[in-house]
Amino acid sequence: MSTRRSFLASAALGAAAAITSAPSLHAIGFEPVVAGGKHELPALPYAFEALEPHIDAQTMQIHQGKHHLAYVNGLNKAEEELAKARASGDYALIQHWSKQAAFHGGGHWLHSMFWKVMGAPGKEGGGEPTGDLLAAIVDSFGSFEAFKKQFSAAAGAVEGSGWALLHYRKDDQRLLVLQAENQHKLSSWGATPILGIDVWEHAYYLKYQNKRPDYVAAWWNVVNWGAVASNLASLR
Ligand code: MN3
Repeated sequence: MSTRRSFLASAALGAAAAITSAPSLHAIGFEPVVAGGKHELPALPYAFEALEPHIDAQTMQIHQGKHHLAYVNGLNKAEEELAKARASGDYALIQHWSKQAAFHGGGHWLHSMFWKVMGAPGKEGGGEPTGDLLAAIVDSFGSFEAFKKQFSAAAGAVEGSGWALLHYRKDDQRLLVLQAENQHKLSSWGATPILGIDVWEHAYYLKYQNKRPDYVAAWWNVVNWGAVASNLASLR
C-alpha cells in the first residue's frame, strides 16, 4: 500500500471512529442525528442493563445495536437510491425507494423516541405523570388509569408488528392513543407521537416469549414521564 493510500485509509478509519465514539445529547429524541448528509444511530441515554429487570440488557443490545442500526442504514440507502432514481426519472424505482424510506425512516424516528421515553426503574422510569402532562391526560381520557388501560389495550391489539403511540394533536390540543403497523402505517396527519411502546417481537421475545401483555405491564415501570412531559412541552 502506498503511503498516500495508507494515509487515506487510516484517515477514513479515524473519521469513522470519531463519528461512532461521539455520542451527544442531540442524538436523543426528536432531533435528527445527521453527519455529512447521513443519518446516524443515536447513543442510548443509559446503559443496556439500566431497564432491568423489566427489559433485559441482551434485548436492549440487539434492539438498539442491530435493529435500530438496520433502520438507520436502510434509510441512508433508500435516500441515496431515491436521489439516483429521481435523477434518472425512473418512477417505478422512485415508488419503490419512497416506500423503503418511509419504512426505515419511521423505524429510525420511532426508535429514537422510544429510547428517550424510558429510564431506569425507580429513578427516571416509573411512577406517574404530573403537571401539564397529567392535566392533558385527564382532559383527554378522564384519568391516568383510564389512559393506561386504553394504551395497554392498543399495545396488546396491534396485529403483527408495530407500536402503540400516544400522540399530541395541536389543532384541538388533544392527546390520542393510536397504533402504528410496522414502523409507519396508520399514521394520522397533524398528530405527533410523544410516547410509544415497540411491540415487535424483537422488543420482548427473549424475556417474555409470546406473553406480550406481560411485557406491556412491565414496561410501565420504565416509562420516563419527565421525557414525555418535555416532548409534550416542545409541541405546545
Ligand atoms: Mn424495534
